[in-house]
Amino acid sequence: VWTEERRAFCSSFTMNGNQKLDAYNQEKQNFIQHFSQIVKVLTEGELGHPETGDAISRLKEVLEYNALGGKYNRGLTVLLTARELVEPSELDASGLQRALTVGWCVELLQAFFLVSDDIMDSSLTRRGQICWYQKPGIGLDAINDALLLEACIYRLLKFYCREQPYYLNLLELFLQSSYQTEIGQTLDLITAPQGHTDLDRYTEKRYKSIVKYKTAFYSFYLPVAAAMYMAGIDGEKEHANAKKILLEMGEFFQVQENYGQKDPEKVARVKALYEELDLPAAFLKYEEDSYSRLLHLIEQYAAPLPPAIFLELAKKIYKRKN
Ligand code: DMA
Ligand code: MG
Ligand code: MG
Ligand code: MG
Repeated sequence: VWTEERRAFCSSFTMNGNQKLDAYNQEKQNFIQHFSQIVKVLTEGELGHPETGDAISRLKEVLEYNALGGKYNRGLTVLLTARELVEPSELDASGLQRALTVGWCVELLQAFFLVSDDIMDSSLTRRGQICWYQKPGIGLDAINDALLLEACIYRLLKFYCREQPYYLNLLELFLQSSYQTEIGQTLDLITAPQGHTDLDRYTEKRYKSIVKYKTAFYSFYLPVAAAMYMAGIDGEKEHANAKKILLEMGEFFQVQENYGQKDPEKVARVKALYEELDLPAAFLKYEEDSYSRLLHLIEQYAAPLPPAIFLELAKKIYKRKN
């Protein structure tokens, strides 16, 4: 996998470890700080409204409980990619606000899916806290809260981007990513219904389709594609090329699942599988094959985007030590 040529290809386009960490942490701080503005825009003028005020304070609570507490990788990817694609002199304060906002729209899309997914999966915890629908007094009202989270995406896009030439592209991108994810969730639900997992239907091929649709589109293609549109890159070919690379990355990301994570429940599940399948060897081989395919795709399809966009994302997920 790691020919000298490839090593050189990668390191010539990416920053060294410390530079990257500083820039990343700085960007993450900016991103998190922008959340209060998001909440303000979404509730302003309506908190205290005689008719809708109480609903808006519920919305504020829903946003704070469900949009915070993750790693923000998807939202940050919009910001980092926009910085790569737009000349610093052209990314003025309002352009930056829009990139931060579109990043938060990706996080809200994720929150919408997670609140719904936890109900469908009967899950108990999410991001280290009780699932929203499991909170006393919430229950299936969480379905409406999930729908509110989705509606917030389009309210924000309208508020911040209505006048931009890429507005329609962003709307279509968010709608299409939602549809792809919902198709993925459908495949997942019908392939492995709770309590009736039929292992004959759960083939490797089916698994890959589920992962591609329910995770890879919205987690990998959506944030990069959003930044591309914002930078004026709207060609079909450019998007098809980026999608090829990002869907490969998305598949790998999902295959990692429980592997290499420290949550005790995940550790126990992986240990049981280890014994059965000699998993470390099988996983290492899969990782190497996937990484090799990915580098090949980047070499072939990154242009005209800077390869760093993809290489930095790849570095975050391949050989993750945590
Ligand atoms: C979550 O999928 C799916 C979406 C679209 C957010 P999952 O149920 O396989 O994952 P988790 O273990 O995070 O609930
Ligand atoms: Mg789930
Ligand atoms: Mg699920
Ligand atoms: Mg997950």
